[in-house]
Amino acid sequence: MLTRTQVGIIGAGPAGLFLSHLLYREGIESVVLESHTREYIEHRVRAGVLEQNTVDLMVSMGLGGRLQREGLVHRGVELRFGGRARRIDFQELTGRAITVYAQQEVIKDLVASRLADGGEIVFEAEALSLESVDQDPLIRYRVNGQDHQLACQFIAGCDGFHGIARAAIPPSILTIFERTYPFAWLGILSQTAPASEELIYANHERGFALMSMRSPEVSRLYVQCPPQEDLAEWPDERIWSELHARLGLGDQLKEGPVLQKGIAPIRSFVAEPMQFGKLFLAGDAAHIVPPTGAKGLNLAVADVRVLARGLAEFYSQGRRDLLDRYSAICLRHCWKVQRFSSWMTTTLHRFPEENAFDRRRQWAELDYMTSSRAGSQAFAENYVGLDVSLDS
Ligand code: FAS
Ligand code: PHB
Repeated sequence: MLTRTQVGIIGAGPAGLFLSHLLYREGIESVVLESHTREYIEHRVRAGVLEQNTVDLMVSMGLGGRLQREGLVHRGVELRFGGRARRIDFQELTGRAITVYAQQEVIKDLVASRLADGGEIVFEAEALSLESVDQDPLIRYRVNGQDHQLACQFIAGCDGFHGIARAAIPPSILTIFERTYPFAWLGILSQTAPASEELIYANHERGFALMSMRSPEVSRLYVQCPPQEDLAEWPDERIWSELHARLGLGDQLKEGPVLQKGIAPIRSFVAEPMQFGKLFLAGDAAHIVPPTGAKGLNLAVADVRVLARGLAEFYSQGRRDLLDRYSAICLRHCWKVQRFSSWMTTTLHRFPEENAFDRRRQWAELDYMTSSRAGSQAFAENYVGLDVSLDS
């Protein structure tokens, strides 16, 4: 069956759902195609930290209710290294904060609100191909074994790192920039009270560790592990032992039931350009940042805010200026975020090929960034989130 819309959105992750909301506010029609079920995407454990700009956007979209009731506002973070523990005070240095609110909760809020507004999200709809993206875009997709076509004026490829949209950009004009790190993150959710009120990042001889949380009763904890690690090699006892050794929190770190366990590869990835014809990539479809900087979700939101503004200018004023500069604007912001996330990753983790000099240099880097006003300011403004400049 053939249906039509103004903007065809592939993917109901943060990028696709925020975009659908932003377009709706501008009176622009969209259809979201999502290959998984609603249940699946609303329970997929992923990011946990929202930048101030993302929180402010959700509040401005009328989605701040549960976020402001249940989100945990953090005005600082602690870095541990070389026997030191240093707090960076976001509030004092930037007047901004971050909010810990799980990605799946953001997804629940966005889906509920979009459907309540009459938005169209087609679940279990797998986009199979994109056609004529530089002329009259068409998305072929399958639902319940039936093939359908969605004719649209623009396509937003919000289908994540493993999606199909990026491949619709001709290889002759696509350039990939990537770095795969020689380690992975093993993450757990545990039914335990967080060991601290704020996040703690640790650079330890045994490897990186991070103490985060989801609520006053649920902790989110990570340890660096070898890149191809088998989860079976990590029984709960070993995870807790490494968390104790690396975080050095003593009996503040409570052990308890592990609710979820997973291993994620750590990579930096950027696809340039992020647009071709009437196809625009946003979020993980275009870039991946190592989770060390807590940026992935927030970067996806930054992309679609620019895209929504460009589409609004096109439909309301017939202007293409912002749309034509979409990729340049988003890539300039993306590379600044890659810079910070890469700095955090290379400074906080152990590397197989490092030597004693490298370790001391890491500690000196962290010592400078946490003891000098300029260093702390730079860290804080990047961590709470940079504003996107519309100058490309
Ligand atoms: P997403 O991948 O979230 O969404 C893409 C959507 O497109 C998915 O729902 C997928 O089902 C759908 N899709 C794909 N192909 C399709 C097709 N052909 N047809 C229809 N639908 C299709 N970021 C952080 O900031 N902190 C973290 O701690 C963190 N942890 C992570 C852990 C893991 C395991 C992963 C994979 C990512 C993590 N991230 C983290 C990054 C993550 O939060 C992403 O940055 C964020 O989900 C990006 O959102 P989207 O670009 O919308 O992509
Ligand atoms: C999380 O809470 O999942 C989290 C927090 C900070 C990070 C990465 C993940 O840098």
